[in-house]
Amino acid sequence: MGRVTLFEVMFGIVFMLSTFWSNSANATDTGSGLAIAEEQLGGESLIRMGEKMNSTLIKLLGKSFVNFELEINEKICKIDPCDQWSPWNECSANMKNTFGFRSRSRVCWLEKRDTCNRTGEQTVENDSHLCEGSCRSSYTFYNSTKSCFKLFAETLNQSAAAQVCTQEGGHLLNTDTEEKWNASVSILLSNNVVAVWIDGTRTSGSAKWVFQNGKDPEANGVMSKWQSGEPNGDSCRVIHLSSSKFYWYDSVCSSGYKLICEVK
Ligand SMILES: *[C@@H]1O[C@H](CO)[C@@H](O)[C@H](O)[C@H]1NC(C)=O
Ligand SMILES: *[C@@H]1O[C@H](CO)[C@@H](O)[C@H](O)[C@H]1NC(C)=O
Ligand SMILES: *[C@@H]1O[C@H](CO)[C@@H](O)[C@H](O)[C@H]1NC(C)=O
Ligand SMILES: *[C@@H]1O[C@H](CO)[C@@H](O)[C@H](O)[C@H]1NC(C)=O
Ligand SMILES: *[C@@H]1O[C@H](CO)[C@@H](O)[C@H](O)[C@H]1NC(C)=O
Ligand SMILES: *[C@@H]1O[C@H](CO)[C@@H](O)[C@H](O)[C@H]1NC(C)=O
Ligand SMILES: [Ca+2]
Repeated sequence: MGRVTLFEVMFGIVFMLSTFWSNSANATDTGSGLAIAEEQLGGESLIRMGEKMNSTLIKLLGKSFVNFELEINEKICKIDPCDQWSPWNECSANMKNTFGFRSRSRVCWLEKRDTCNRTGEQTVENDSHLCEGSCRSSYTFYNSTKSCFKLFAETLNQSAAAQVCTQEGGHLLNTDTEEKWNASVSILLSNNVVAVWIDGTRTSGSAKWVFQNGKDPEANGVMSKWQSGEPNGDSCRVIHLSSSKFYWYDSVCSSGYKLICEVK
């Protein structure tokens, strides 16, 4: 077949279809023409139509459509012989205003000969980029303190509570700024919790308070939150509700309280 213009091809199709439909309209079996017309007009259906109409041109067009479809599929497979990317994993940085990396991966098939088949030798491609940290999942970011907090609802003694936070890569919340005090109060209120361990221990009722992280709150300018009569000789610090207000108390370290961790 010599070169034909797009116009000739379109004209050919329209002409063939119109003769086909007018013929089949006159024929007793009018269903067959409509059956084809309703199908998606792919290469295979053109070939079938060409066979029905005994038309070499339509069969030829159908054949070239089929080849075109195969070629396009193969091209797409060659351009992208890979599965979808996995979702991005969590950013390696777990605080706001810090940066880390996050990555994703996908499986690609090396066999170029038949990449659409997606069998045979495969490789894992990795992709990563810089990301700004946010709190790790289940922690809440407090903009006022630029830190991430989590309330743990299990009841533990002070050393076990401190250990939970250490395992999280953080420490018991130290209320060493007014902002962190406020954040603690709002966590307790919103979770309907009356008492938690916070950072602060001492070896005896007369020893200096020691903090795992940060400063002594009062030395850092935080207004005293001690309940009147407290501290009264115990060695571990809690926040406790009393008459609908929260206060610092010292408590017996082996007692059981919930806890708030702060992640650096
Ligand atoms: C199809 O057309 C060819 C010539 O154009 C003819 O020889 C043949 O008998 C036709 N076949 C049918 C099934 O009509
Ligand atoms: C894919 O290729 C493999 C190996 O070449 C072959 O065994 C398998 O039948 C092919 N699968 C399909 C769906 O073509
Ligand atoms: C991508 O990462 C996976 C898992 O860490 C590793 O097995 C694979 O070799 C890496 N691929 C490349 C191309 O570096
Ligand atoms: C977060 O705090 C900074 C100041 O520390 C402030 O400029 C910013 O507007 C705050 N963002 C939100 C969303 O409150
Ligand atoms: C802490 O909360 C109190 C009471 O809601 C408020 O008056 C105070 O301004 C807050 N302080 C800071 C530093 O956010
Ligand atoms: C704290 O609890 C842990 C775990 O239940 C226990 O092993 C440990 O002895 C307790 N420590 C104190 C000081 O009560
Ligand atoms: Ca006390």
